Amino acid sequence: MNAPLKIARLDASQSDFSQHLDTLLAWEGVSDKGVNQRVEEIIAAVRARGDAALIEYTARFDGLDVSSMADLTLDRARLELALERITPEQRTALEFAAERIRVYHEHQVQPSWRYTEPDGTILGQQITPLDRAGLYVPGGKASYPSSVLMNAIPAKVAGVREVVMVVPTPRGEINELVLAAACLAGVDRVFTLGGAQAVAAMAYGTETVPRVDKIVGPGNIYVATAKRSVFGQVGIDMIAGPSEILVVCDGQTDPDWIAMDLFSQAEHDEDAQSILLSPDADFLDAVEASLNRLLDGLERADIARVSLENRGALIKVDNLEHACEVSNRIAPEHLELSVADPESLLSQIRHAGAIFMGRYTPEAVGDYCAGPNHVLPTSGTARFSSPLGVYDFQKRSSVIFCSPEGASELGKTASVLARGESLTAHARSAEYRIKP
Ligand code: HSO
Ligand code: ZN
Repeated sequence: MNAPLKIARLDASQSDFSQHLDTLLAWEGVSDKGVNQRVEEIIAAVRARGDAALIEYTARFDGLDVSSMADLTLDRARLELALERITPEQRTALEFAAERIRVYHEHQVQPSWRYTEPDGTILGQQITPLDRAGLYVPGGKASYPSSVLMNAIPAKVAGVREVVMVVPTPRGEINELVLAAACLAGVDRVFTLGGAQAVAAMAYGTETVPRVDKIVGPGNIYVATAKRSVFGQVGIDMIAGPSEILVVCDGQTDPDWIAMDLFSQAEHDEDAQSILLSPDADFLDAVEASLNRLLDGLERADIARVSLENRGALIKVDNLEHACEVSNRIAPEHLELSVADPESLLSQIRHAGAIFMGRYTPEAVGDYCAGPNHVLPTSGTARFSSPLGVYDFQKRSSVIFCSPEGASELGKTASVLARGESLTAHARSAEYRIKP
């Protein structure tokens, strides 16, 4: 029998709750001087020596001795082979998920638009997909085929011409499920590269790796640091923090279900955060008992325990409205409203990456196959940002088309404002088009 789980119990109506909550939520975005310096060196080397640097770093960090970039490149035919190698059950599941993710994201496509003013002047916005996107897929324990679908499908739906993917294969270990997902998502080319060197290659381009316009996807501290460093040269999606779930429950859902929903986030990593809010103190006890009973059955029990003991909490609230207030302060990545009437709470929720409505909507289905994206704003950033979507792979250009009459009218205002800024060329450029 293992030691009982030591999970924080809080009461949101206590005067010191705010302080406790701040401590619970505190998360230092990782930044390390030593790492920064090594990452800068790697980026500089890849910029200076291209493929040769990639081959050296891959030998050093991934234990892969290759003589040319051809050995680190996988084409569509190789991705199709991966699809043959996985089990039929896995293939069906990936295909099913990919299709649902595609359909959902097709709803996000933003059309170009324009309107015409009475004098014939046309104003509008033209939407253009990025030319090329690069997807980073981590190796090791956080190598998720589902994340390949979630990152690559929106890019393809947006109309990105080429999606390239990088994934480290330490000592040549290839994850066939990841390649199969890449195949179904429509990834065009894969390079078996990882770390800061892979990010640098996609940001600046080498003889073999094409320069991309935006880099998306999660990674370890080296990858995150490299992404931050190349931002500006290319676009990036976000620097993701650890994953979190907040469950609001009225006390009427099976406590085992809620316990497992909390575990589903906690098992991701030691820094993940799982919090439950309920007005029913007995229910919090019941969930705590379920957590203790179910923990040992998990493959990743050790990780889940550390996560729950360090960052988890069971919090008593006054009522469900109070729960929504606390939830808005947390601005969680995932929010489960495990209550009888989730619609009545929805309008009170202002900040959340994804909202899972009712007792029958566990985050797990959203992670894999409901359709919406599982790349979501973490660490309270749902206050100002949104799930990864098609819009992240589309750009907007303003379109202005003046009729002669429009130019004449607008020119008068432009002239006045330009002279006020002492910009004479601006003024005269506009004035040339004013009708006498
Ligand atoms: N919950 C993770 C996504 C994921 N879960 C991938 C399972 N595989 C972050 O939203
Ligand atoms: Zn998950």
